[in-house]
Amino acid sequence: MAQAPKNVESVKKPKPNYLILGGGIIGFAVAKDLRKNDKEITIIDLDKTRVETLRQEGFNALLYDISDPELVNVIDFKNLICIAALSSNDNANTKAISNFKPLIPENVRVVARASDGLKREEMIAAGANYVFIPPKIVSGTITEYLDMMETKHTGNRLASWLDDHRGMKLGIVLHDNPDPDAISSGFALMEITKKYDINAEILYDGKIGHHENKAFINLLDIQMVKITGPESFDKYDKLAMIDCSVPGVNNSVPAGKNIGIIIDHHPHGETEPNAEFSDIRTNVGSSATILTKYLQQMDITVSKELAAALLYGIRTDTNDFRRNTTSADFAAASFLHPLSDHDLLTQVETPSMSVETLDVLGEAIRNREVVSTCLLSNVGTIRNRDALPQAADYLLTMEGISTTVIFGIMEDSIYVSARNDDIRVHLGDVMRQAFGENAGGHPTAAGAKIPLGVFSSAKDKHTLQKLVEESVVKRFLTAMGLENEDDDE
Ligand SMILES: [Mn+2]
Repeated sequence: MAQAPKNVESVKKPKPNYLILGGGIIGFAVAKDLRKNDKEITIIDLDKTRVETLRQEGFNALLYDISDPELVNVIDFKNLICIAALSSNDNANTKAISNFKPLIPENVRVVARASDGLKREEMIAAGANYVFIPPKIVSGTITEYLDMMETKHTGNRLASWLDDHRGMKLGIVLHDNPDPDAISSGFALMEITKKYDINAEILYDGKIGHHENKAFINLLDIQMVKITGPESFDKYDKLAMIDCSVPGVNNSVPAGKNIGIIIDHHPHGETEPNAEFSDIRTNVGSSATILTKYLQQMDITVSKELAAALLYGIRTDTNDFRRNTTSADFAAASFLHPLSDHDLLTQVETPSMSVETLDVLGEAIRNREVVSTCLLSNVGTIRNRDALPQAADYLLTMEGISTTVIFGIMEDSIYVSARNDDIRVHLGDVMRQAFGENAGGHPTAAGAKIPLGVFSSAKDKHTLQKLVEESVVKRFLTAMGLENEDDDE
């Protein structure tokens, strides 16, 4: 008999999909939105007039204090998807969450409204899955809007400057020894100017160092003109300065030259940059971020090469989003990512080996000597010692090999490069044991530079090579504790 009234009661219990605690401005707005999706909604509020109004609006509203512990018995959780504690009273929201959380099924989500970060923590501790702070959402939306307006404004200014200079010849000057950020930004500006029948060329001074940067320019097929002197600028009607802002400062533009455009993200020094159009945003991580915004705002089609170039520019200037990165850089990157040629990016990041490295590698493979899991190879005379570690790395991938030692002679020294992926061996220690103070390194990578002096008595090149080889191999294997094995055979 005791069961019967309970059952009768449970029939009457509302079975909402969404239970909204607090029917004020936010609760009411959320309920209205959810109703569009045909969801069953129950709203709880302690204000009588409010509850009546909600009922007139056609909602199922109950008159309760949301923090009332009895409330949990009034609701049937069977169809429940989410509980939203949306009242303006932080403590009531927290209490309500604590009351419901232990009783609702695990997969029911709890969303809550808090007035500050501290209250948010409390609600999360009480069991909320997601807590939002209304003023933060409002300010975020407004800032986003203002940001968009500002970009639009500057975008329009750039567009009108370019429009006023249709048909001209524009020199896009990058900073000296340009990096991927400067290059990709110049490339982007060149694309933008095409829309205005402007004939633009990218100019640079200094060197394109770093083989990744060379690969970058070659793979993307970016045409650039090397500046040979002040007269290099004469054939352009106007100059644009990219990733730099003051003539003569990290670029070879003659001081006092009239500048049409400046786009940069570096804070300038004493000299105030001066141009007809200037956009210097020191709050972003790269010039490529600024140019990406222009491309978006001016609705210019971004080729997969340009997207890849800009993405690479942003990534290198922000050190893969670890340095001076702002949300604008992330936003630009996420816009570029789906448009980019990723094969091309992979190729830029793993540049093909130089001919010299390939030669050294070939030599290392041919002359290899394997003792146990140790591979040693004498590559003879070399011109660039950077090839040694590359060969040592490469050969370490060979099956059954856990240590590689590659060595060669350059000028009056023997250079040794060693790699190891056997955790039991500390390669740096082994190398020091073998070659004394001439060696050093880490557990997995080590090197040595040994003066040839001791072998200078060798009468010819062949004998020298032989002596060096015997000495290096013997000393290394002894230090590894492998030499005896070899002798016994
Ligand atoms: Mn830069």
